[in-house]
Amino acid sequence: MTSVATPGLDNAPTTHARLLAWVREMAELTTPDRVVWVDGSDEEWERLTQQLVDAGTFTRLEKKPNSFWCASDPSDVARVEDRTFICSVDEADAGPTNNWMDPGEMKSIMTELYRGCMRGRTMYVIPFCMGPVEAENPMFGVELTDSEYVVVSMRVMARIGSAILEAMGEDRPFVPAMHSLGAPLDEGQQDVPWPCSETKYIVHFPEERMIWSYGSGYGGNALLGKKCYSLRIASVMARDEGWLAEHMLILKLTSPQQKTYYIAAAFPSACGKTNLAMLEPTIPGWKVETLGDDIAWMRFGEDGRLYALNPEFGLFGVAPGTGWDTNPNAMRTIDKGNSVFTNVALTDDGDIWWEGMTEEPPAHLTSWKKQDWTPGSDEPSSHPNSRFCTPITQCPILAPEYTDPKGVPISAILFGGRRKTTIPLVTEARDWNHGVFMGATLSSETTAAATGAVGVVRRDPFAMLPFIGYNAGDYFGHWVETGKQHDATKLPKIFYVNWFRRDEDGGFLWPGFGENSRVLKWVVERLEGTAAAEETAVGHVPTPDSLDVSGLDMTREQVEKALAVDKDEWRAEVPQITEWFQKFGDKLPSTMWDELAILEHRLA
Ligand code: GTP
Ligand code: SPV
Ligand code: MN
Repeated sequence: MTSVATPGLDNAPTTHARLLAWVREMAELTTPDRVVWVDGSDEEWERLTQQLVDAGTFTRLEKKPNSFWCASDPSDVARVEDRTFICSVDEADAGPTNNWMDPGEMKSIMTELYRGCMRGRTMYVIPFCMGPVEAENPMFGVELTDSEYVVVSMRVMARIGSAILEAMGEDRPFVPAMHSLGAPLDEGQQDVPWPCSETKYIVHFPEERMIWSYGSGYGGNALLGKKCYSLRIASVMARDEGWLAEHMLILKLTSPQQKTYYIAAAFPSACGKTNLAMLEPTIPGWKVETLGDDIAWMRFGEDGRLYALNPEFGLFGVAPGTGWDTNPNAMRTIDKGNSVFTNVALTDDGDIWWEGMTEEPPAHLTSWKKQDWTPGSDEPSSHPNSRFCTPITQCPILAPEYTDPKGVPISAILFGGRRKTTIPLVTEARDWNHGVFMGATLSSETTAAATGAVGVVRRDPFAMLPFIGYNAGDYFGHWVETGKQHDATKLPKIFYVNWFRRDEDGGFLWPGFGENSRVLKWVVERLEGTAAAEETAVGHVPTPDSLDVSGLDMTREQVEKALAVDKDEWRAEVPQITEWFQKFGDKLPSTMWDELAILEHRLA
């Protein structure tokens, strides 16, 4: 190969043989100008953020310490589900919900894309750990990337750097996570602020526990510890090892009687996880603390209970709609600085703004497209999938248990989606299998978190449609099996919520946000056996009197509408669910058909 040694390649700060061999192989393929081993230090952060400012990628904010405004290429703004692949050896293992290609074929396509793709750039080696490095089996990964933006963002989102590399020793297993922007630079070629490629591939090799990403610099496409590792690859590990890797927030709820409960909740992208995780209860005496806002890894403890851990270190939250009235704790978290804001608007005095931050927009802004923006402009100032990237440790209501490698024992799991009709505000499953049925049939309107049409109702099982790293039928089976293998009295109770039901005028029936504490209160009272419920065709729904709506500006009729089970609406779901289940053929656990038969029978 090349006769001239690549700087940084031969003086690596590790003796980990497999890692060294892989870095060498990838450097020889992608031919960067140099290789840099990321140490995670403050000096490194200073150097890289300044480099991004000099390149025109970042604008330093005057109004927030150590924080940056960033605008991506307008074509690179969200996860690309149609370019995301599960390359299992056997196509059946990817299942009907994932894109699949033969791993050998994919590797040969991507090897040609990777060849020379880092020319003129630096290859950064980012050792990272998902979850505490003090864990019994720390979950290591190493991302290779040619993007400074990715390095900086990974430092916020995951535990990275020298301490992780050291903990990896010379032979600890890790997930190789290869990333390139796919934008090589020729000698003397001027770089652009947001390099990326029109060709994009987000690829997972589940048997090898390996990730290859190409062409995008944004979010889940590029920060490979997040969706690629902690959900797609981890869900495969979880299937094989008897645990669960889920798209869930984790919160701690304390009642006025000082009793604590841990709750996990799965909602699809941009459907309210970050908001619920940081909720400020409107009902007196109740307290919420945050443990995680996007991903939960759940394993059974020796006591037979299910323990959840947030493997992430930062928040990559939807900016629009985040304001002092909706999510004050997120506002307090970002106000402390040390954050990157991508595709929001820049104020004239060096701060950030987005739709929903304040009621009145500033008179003038620079939009995410770097154009002048005034309140009369036709387009929003910020992209609907614009994000804040902020250390979770800055969250003022972070629960102290966050750092405990053991996790927290979960009492209730909520599933939820964005549905204008049909789905009541809250429904309790009759038992575990009914809860699995709720998860397996979860439906939601699509959002801007992925490219493609917005507002289209689709099945999004367990809020994991784009994140299950194997056959979704097998995944449902894994959930059913999990219920069978463990003591039913210790399993979390399962609920289904919908904050997004509308009235005839198109307005939300339920005020949402902090008021969702009223639903959490009902959930806890159901766990304690103290709240009433009506048994409906679809599960246990609060009686209007059992839901605490005191002080809420809602008529009884509105509350009833939010809770209503309309049999006609549900009958219309049945053929859709049937069609959905048929996709999975033999892989669908028969209990799911049984649950559907029970639903049909109850609706008759
Ligand atoms: P990802 O980070 O993409 O996984 O999203 P998420 O599930 O964390 O969603 P997030 O909490 O960021 O909310 C997404 C959008 O939904 C924001 O614009 C919120 O303002 C809005 N939202 C969140 N909770 C509620 C609610 O209770 N009611 C209403 N009407 N909107 C909500
Ligand atoms: C999501 O889409 O669910 C996110 C954002 O949390 S991303 O990191 O881009 O996946
Ligand atoms: Mn998410």
